[in-house]
Amino acid sequence: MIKTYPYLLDTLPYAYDALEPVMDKETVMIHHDKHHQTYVDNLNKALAENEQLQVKTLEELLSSELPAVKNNAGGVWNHDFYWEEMTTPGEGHIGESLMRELEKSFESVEEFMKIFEATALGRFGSGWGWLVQNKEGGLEVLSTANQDNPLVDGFKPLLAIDVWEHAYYLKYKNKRADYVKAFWEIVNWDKVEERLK
Ligand code: MN3
Repeated sequence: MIKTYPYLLDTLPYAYDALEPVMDKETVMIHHDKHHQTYVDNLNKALAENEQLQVKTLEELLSSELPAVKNNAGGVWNHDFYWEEMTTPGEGHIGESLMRELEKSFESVEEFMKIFEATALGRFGSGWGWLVQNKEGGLEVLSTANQDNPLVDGFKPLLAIDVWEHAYYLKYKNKRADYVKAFWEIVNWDKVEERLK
């Protein structure tokens, strides 16, 4: 979906408590209604007096040279992407074609998950862990700092995990590893596969 200025916060595709008990209702409310909303508001503020940037798409703004634009555009895009790829615990199953692609690039789904978890854990400070498709069609795992987005480097994002503390601190406290492991239970794999196509 192409988004342009002025940006609006999308409503969640499920109820605030739909991801319980993996992701608690309070975390989802604060994360969506406060943090995500703030990226939307700050992006609009940063664009309010810049007519040339108002006509750009959200994707184009991800590589802006203005930090306030780039960071807040990333905040909007990344969170849209994150909310969209989650579902009620236990609802998600990896379909056959995605499974084949994961096995092709990582040997096995287990190996992919191990690498993804280690990468999300290894991101120092705030940022994101990603499953992406490279230009050759292979799948890769990488992480980005802050609200940076792999699209800027030519990758196609397929799955993202927010590892900013605001994404997990209320429930998991300092235990990022527990959050990352639990995250698998709420991934909507159909959505991931749809992104791959
Ligand atoms: Mn966040």
